[in-house]
Amino acid sequence: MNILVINGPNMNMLGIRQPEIYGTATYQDLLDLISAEAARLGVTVSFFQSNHEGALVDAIQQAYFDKTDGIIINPAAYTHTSVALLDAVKAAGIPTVEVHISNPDSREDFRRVSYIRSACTATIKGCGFQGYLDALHLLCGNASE
Ligand code: CA2
Repeated sequence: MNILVINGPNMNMLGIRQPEIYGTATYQDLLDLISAEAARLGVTVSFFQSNHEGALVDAIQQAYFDKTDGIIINPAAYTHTSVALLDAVKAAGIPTVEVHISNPDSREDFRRVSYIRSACTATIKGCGFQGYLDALHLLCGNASE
């Protein structure tokens, strides 16, 4: 099984600013955590991060051509604005789990909207980095682990 983890704009800045919202761990810490869990599960995992909407669309389309089994995506700010990412997930037809480190519903009103949510099999929010591991388990069919 192969899973692609996609992170949107500013996710590479984790641990640098706003630790009260996103914690002190870095983007590299996140990749290391997911990689360790993927190895434990025997899953191949790859990562993509971009600050550019079109590059994120390209990555989702490439996942289709690569026959990727599942996508974990934190579209970051594009969650709240991007019909293009919604359409890309619909077009790819790959089981996709939306993850947010914080709970956007308990923040500013504009963060309550998620365009991509309707194309995703699940949304996990407010669980910190653990949300990515929960998403991995969901896609692997062992959500209880
Ligand atoms: O809680 C999440 O995972 C978010 O997707 C993170 C996004 C935010 O726009 C979403 O509403 C919720 C922000 C990405 C990271 O932004 C940073 C800002 C300052 C310092 C470090 C990261």
